Amino acid sequence: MRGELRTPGEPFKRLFIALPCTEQQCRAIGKWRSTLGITRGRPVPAANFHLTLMFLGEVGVSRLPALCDAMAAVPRPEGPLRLELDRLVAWHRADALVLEPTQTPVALRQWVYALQQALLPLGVEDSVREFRAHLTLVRDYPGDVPETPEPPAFRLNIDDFVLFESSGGRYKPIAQWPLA
Ligand code: 3AM
Repeated sequence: MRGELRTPGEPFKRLFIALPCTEQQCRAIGKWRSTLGITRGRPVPAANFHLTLMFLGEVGVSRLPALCDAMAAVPRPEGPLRLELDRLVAWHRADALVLEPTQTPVALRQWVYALQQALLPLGVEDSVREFRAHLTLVRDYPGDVPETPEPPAFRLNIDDFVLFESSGGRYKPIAQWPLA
């Protein structure tokens, strides 16, 4: 049976699960983005760059321990996860300009699927979406892909994953787990 993520009146947090970027990676990607001369849309602050695995939405604080237990119980891929963000893509339906890897590691896809399955009984709606690895550079981006003076080639070695709270445009880590 499906659980409820939140009971009416209960305090809640708006949560998502993501792969974090290091400060150095954020700086490098932000610097590269500034070479694109983008004048439209809302740039994501470089300090907020991340790769969302699942958006959980509003979760009642009483559900947090069960949620963290369920996430932690899913076998994780062995770290570091290697990803190369090498494609700049405009997502027209989501109005977002994103960086994507041409190759998403199979271990990452399988793990996200397992996380989705594990969180479905808790009432996580995003569990039914197909995962597409990406890092959002600009939101509300209306156009096509801009010219890239330098093609993107950001190699990420990811050692852990994070449960983030999204609040007032800021992302706060709530819990963090190392990859296996
Ligand atoms: O990493 P990205 O930018 O793709 O778009 C939001 C962001 O994903 C997404 O959750 C991440 C952290 O904010 N998000 C926000 N609201 C959402 C919603 N209602 C959502 N994803 C799905 N449904």
